[in-house]
Amino acid sequence: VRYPAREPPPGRPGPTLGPDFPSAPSSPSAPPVTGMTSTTDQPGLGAYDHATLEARWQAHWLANGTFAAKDDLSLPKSYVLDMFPYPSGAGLHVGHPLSYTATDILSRYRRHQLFNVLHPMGWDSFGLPAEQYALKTGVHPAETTARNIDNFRRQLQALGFSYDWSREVATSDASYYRWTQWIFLRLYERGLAYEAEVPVNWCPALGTVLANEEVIDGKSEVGGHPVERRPMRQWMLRITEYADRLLEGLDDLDWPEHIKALQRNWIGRSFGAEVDFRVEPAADGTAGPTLTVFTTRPDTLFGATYMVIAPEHEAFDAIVTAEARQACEAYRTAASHKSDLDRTTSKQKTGVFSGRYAINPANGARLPIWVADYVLAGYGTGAIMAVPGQDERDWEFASAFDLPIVRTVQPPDDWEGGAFTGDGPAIHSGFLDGLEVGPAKAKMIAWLEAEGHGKSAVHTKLRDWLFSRQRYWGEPIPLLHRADGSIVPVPEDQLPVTLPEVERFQPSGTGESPLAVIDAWVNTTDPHTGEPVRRETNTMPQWAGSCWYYLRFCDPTNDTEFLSREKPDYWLPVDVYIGGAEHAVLHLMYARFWHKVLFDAGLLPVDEPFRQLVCQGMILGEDNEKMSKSRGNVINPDDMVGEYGADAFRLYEMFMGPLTATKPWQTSGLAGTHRFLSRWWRLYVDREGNSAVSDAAPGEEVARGFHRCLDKVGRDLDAMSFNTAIAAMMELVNLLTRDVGAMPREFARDALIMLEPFAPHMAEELNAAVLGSRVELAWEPWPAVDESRLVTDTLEMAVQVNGRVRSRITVPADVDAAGLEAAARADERIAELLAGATVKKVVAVPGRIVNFVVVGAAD
Ligand code: ANZ
Repeated sequence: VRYPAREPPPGRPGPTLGPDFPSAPSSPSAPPVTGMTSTTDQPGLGAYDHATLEARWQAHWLANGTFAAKDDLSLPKSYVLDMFPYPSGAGLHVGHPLSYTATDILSRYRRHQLFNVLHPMGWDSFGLPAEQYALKTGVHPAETTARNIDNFRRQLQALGFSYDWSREVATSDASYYRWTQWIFLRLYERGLAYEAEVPVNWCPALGTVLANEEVIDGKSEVGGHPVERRPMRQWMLRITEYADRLLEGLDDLDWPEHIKALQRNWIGRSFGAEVDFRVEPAADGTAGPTLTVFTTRPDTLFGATYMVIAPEHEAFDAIVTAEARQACEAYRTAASHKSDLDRTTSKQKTGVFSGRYAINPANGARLPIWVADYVLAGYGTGAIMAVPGQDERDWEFASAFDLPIVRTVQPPDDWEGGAFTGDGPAIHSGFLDGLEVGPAKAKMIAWLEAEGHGKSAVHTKLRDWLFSRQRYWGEPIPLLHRADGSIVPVPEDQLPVTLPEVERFQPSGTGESPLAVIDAWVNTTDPHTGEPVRRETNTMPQWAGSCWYYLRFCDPTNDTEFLSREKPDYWLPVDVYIGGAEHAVLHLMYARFWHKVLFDAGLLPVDEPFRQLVCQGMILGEDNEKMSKSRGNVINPDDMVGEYGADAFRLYEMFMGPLTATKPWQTSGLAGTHRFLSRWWRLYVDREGNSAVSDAAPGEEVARGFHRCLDKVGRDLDAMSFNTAIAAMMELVNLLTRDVGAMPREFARDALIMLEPFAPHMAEELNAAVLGSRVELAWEPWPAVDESRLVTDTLEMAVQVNGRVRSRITVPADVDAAGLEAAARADERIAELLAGATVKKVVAVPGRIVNFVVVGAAD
C-alpha cells in the first residue's frame, strides 16, 4: 500500500451534497440521472453534457468553500502556489491555465493524501498598463483593475480550479499595500533603503521618466521621442548586502538548475585582483592620479597594452588632456544615450584617446588611456587594463584602433582565432612564464601584494535595486520630508498611506510622479512636531507587491499584524511554486531578498520562501509560432471551455506534453480529450441514461489493469508527469471498454478519486449521480494500490553452475541482470552450491542465461 490511509482530518464536513444533487438510479428502471440530455436519442440519452454539470459543481464549490484550507494547524500541510497574474484587460490566455491546471491537480492530489492544502490565488494589480489606459481614456486605474479582476476570477472559476477564494488578495487594495508599506519601513529602519542620484530614462518631449519597457531602441514607445539617461533622486534597496546569502541559499533549493544558474549569473560574483596603475604627470607637471582596475585575469598583466576608463569615470577630468577634452566630452554625451546592454553587447567598439598614459607596474610599459563605453561605470572600478591577446572585447577594440596585441597565454598550435581565453602556459610574462592560468593568477596576486601594486578582490555584478517609480498607480512610499532635508517614516498607526482620488494622471512634467502636483496630498504635518512636511511622491515598483503575496496568503485578513506568528510557522515554506521562467531572475530574486530580510528581523520561521520551483513551458499557436494578436493565432480559453468543457480543457493542457516543454496548441487534441471523457462517462452511464456500473466481479486482467493504472497515476503525480498519467487512464478506459463495456463496481469509486484531480466535475458528478454517494470526493483518501496485482508477467529460467543446469527459478519478466543474479543466489540449491566455492565470474542475461563460474564447488 503506497498511501497509508489516514483518518480524515477532524472537523471535516460530513455528507455535503444538498437536495439539488442527483441521487443514484437504484435500478435500470430508475429515472435517468440529471446532467444528461434526455430529449433526443442523438447524441444519446445519457450523453455527457459538460456544460450543465460543470456549472453545477462550480457553484457548489463556491457556495460551500469546499477548498478552504483548514485552520487546524496540527494537520500535515502542503502549500501549492501559482505565480499570481497581472489582471490585464485581455483576460486569460491558454498559457495561464497550463501551470494553473498543474498546481490544481497537485493540490487535489495532496488533499486525497489528506494534507491540509493551501492553494490560493490573487492579483498583481498595480502596474503600468492600467495607468497608461487611464492616461488615454480618463478611466481610473482602480476601476479598470476591478473590472479585469472580475473577469479573471470568472475565467479561473470556469476552469474548476480549487482555489481557496476566501484568501484572495490584490496588491492594489489598501488593506494589502498597508503591509507592503509596513515591510518597506522594516527595510528602511534596517538601513536597507536609501536615496541616491541614479540615471533614469528621461524623455524631454513627454516630460516624464519612462520605464525600461517603455523605451525601444533609445526612443519612447509612445511617440518615438528621444530618451536620455539623466540622474534623478531615487530610492534604492540594498540587495547587494544580501548577495552572498542569495547565492548560498540556492544550493539547497529544489529548483531547475538553469534557473539557479541564471540567478548565480545575475549576482555574478567574480574573483580576481585590483591593480594600481600610476598615470604619468600632466604636461604642466601635475602628478597623475592612480588608476585602479579590477581584473579577473591578473595573470595577463604583462599583456596589457592599453587602458580604458568608462566615460563616467570619476577621474575623467583629471586624466583627459586639454587637447582631447572636446572629443572626449562629446563622446561622453553620446554614451549617455545608450543603455548598458547596448554598450556591452555591441560588436562595433567605439572610444576616444584621452591623451594620457599610465605605467604597467609589471614591466614599466607606457599604456595609452582610452575613454570607451564598453567599460561600464557601475562595475568593478569603472576602469580596465586591456589585454587584447586574452580578451575578446579588447581584441575587437585593439583591432579597430590599431593598438598592439601581445599574447601572454600560449594558444594551442592549431589556434586560428583572435583572443585566446582558454587555459595554457604563460608566455612573454617574466616571472610567470610556463605557469598555467590558475597558479599564474595566484603568483601575480602575491607579487602585487608584496610590491604594493594591488590586492586580491571580489566583485559582484548585482546592483542595488532601483526601487522608486515616478507613477501614480503604485504603493506610495511611506516617508515624510522635513524642511531641513531630514526624513521621518510615517508612523505605523497611520498606515496605509493611500493614493489620493484624482481625475488626472498626467505626468508632472518635472520628472516627478503625478502625485507631486497634488498639493492637498503632498503637504501634511509632521507626526512628531506638527510642522509642515512633504510626502515622498515616488511610488514602489510592481515587484513590491509580488515580493510577499505568498506570505500574506498564510494570514490574508489579519488587520492588526502583517502576519500572525503561528500561521507562517505552519505554512512556510511554499512546498511547490509553479510559474514562468521569465521570472527566473527579478521576481524570484527580489522575493528571496525580502524574505531573508524579514527572516533576519525575526518575523519568519525559514529563510528561503520556495522549496520547490517548477517552470512550465510555453504554449505556441497551431502554426508553431508564439501566440500573438498580430499573427492571429491566439486561442481564447473561454471559447474552448464553452465547446469542450473545463474538464476536457484541463486534460488537454496536461496531455499536450511534459509540463516544462514548449508545445503547439491543437484544438483537435482537445476534441480528443473530450472523446476520452465521453468514453469514461459511458462506462458509468448507459445509452438509456441508467447506471452502467457492473456488479459482476472483475476478471484478473481488468483488476490488474486497474491497479497498475492507479499505481502509475500516483507515481506520475509524485513526479509531476501529468501527460503520462493521463495516457495510463486512457489505456484503462480502452481495456474496460473492450473487455467489460462497463465499470466494475469494485473499482467504480476509486477510479473516480483517481480521475478527480484531472477532471473534477465529471468525477464528482458520477460519484453523486451514479454511485449515489452523498460525500464528495474532494477530501477523500487516495485509494490503496493492491500490490499483489502489480506483479508483471514472470519468467522461468535455468540456473547453471560451471555450465551445468542446477536449478530453476521464477523471476519477473522485466528483471535486470543484478536482480536475476540476486534471485539465482537466493535459490536454496544454488546458495548451497556457492557456499563452499569462490565465484570467479557471473554471467546473467535476463531471458537468456545465468551461469556462475566457480572454483572449488562442492557438488
Ligand atoms: C583584464 C582581463 C584579461 C580581463 C583577460 C578579462 C580577460 P567578469 O568576469 O564579468 O567579472 N571589466 C572589469 N571592469 C569592467 C567594467 N566596469 N566594464 C567592462 N568590463 C570590465 O569580468 C571581469 C573582467 O571584465 C575584468 O577582467 C575586466 O577585464 C573586465 F584576459 O581584466 B579583465
